[in-house]
Amino acid sequence: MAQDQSVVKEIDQPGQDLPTWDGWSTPLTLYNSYWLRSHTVSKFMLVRDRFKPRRDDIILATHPKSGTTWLKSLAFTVSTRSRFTFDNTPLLTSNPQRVVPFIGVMGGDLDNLEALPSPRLLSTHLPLSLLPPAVSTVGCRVVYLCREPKDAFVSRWHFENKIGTGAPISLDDTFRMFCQGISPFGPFWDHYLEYWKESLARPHEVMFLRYEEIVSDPLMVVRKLATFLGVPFTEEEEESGVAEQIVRFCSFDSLRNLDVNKTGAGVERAGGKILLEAASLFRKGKVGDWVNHMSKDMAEAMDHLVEDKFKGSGLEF
Ligand code: PAP
Repeated sequence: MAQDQSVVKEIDQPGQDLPTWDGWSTPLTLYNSYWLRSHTVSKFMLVRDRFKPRRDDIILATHPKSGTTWLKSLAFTVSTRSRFTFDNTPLLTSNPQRVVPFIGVMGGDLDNLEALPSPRLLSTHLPLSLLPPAVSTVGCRVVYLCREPKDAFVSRWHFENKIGTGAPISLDDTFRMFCQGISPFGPFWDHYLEYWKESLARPHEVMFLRYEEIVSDPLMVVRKLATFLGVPFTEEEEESGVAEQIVRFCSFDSLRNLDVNKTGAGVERAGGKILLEAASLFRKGKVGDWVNHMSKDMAEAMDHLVEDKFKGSGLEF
């Protein structure tokens, strides 16, 4: 059974007591209204104060399980196409999650990021409010990707059971936690809404994308992405089908079948607690898989929650 709020306990952090929650594969800690994996909190605390955004940074911000791996592959391939071909791209030897560093964690430690040449292609699962305000004020370009919440939830549930070393976590317990907003980088609705509002406030600098949009028209998204990243496809490239080749190279089947993604380690999580196999980032890659896992009642409850949370925002699923 998932714990109820009464079991949430307090832990000591420098200068403050933060609530924690034990129901996922690793404990979560509530920091600035978001639930983060406890072993990452100290690193993420530094991001707001010490990460120095540059005006020409491009930040791929995603809610987990929304297609981060896919977006990283697409954005990396589009933005480095003058340097790499499909035969020598680093995506052949590194998992896409490693090719674009996460701000503050997993190879994206702040000193390492500071040493990277501009323009930097970076990524994060953090909500906008946990990034430095300078991201907005200096005008960094942000590509935000989210996903229909029922599919994001089902993907999260599978993933959590892949990476966990303890007893399996039931779909019912995961559902309750997810709908209470107690999930890694949750509440998901606040995460989506922060970036949604930012995209309305800075439409030329913040591109708001949904997983379903990429699935339904990847070519259109790749072209939009190239223009947004400041490297639109030339007429010559269009004629020779470069955009189509990028879509094909970054497709689920193509990436999943690369040796590096079949057998390699995806991402080592801090604290040595989770060693994520790259293959677990490629499960099904479909829209609407929730129907194979969630009951009608669950689906309706989540739809109501989503409707209620996004009411009046203009954001709909
Ligand atoms: P993260 O949250 O750990 O960063 P992320 O890549 O966002 O991972 O999510 C993984 C999901 O994206 C998986 O969805 P599923 O569980 O519903 O299958 C994964 O299959 C999907 N995915 C990964 N790469 C691709 C791709 N190239 N095309 C389409 N979907 C993909």
